[in-house]
Amino acid sequence: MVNHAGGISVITFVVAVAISMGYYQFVYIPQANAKPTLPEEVLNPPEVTEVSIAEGSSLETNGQFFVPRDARGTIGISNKVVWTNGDVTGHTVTTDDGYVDLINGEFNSIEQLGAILMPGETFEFTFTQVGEYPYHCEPHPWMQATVEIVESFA
Ligand SMILES: [Cu+2]
Repeated sequence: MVNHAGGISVITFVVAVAISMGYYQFVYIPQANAKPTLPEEVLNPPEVTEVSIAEGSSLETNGQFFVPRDARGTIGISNKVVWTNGDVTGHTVTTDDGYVDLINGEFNSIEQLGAILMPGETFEFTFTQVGEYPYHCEPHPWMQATVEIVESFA
């Protein structure tokens, strides 16, 4: 009389290990590492919110720096913000609180461009989450402003 029970349980064990390894490698890890899936209109909104850097911003007495100082965009419509440097010196658009967007990385023109935003240049950043994003200019700390991204109620 031959006992097959031992052989069958070894095979069952090997198959179970293979299945759980496959699950871990092909299902669990990709899900754990996946970026959130967001609607196309949030990733590439149809409109932009524009902010200009006023001429003379490098002087604290100028009074006007980022215009408008409180910019507002709507998620899925205008959550991409474009800054245009209308001044004659370089500036930065730098998060006050270290905000990192899950899709687009750190809200920081130095980080994104690898350089100061020079006169006439533009910097764009798409905020994929609703929220308030205070920022400043690194060389000119009196240049302070906020972007607010609000829910769409359309
Ligand atoms: Cu500046």
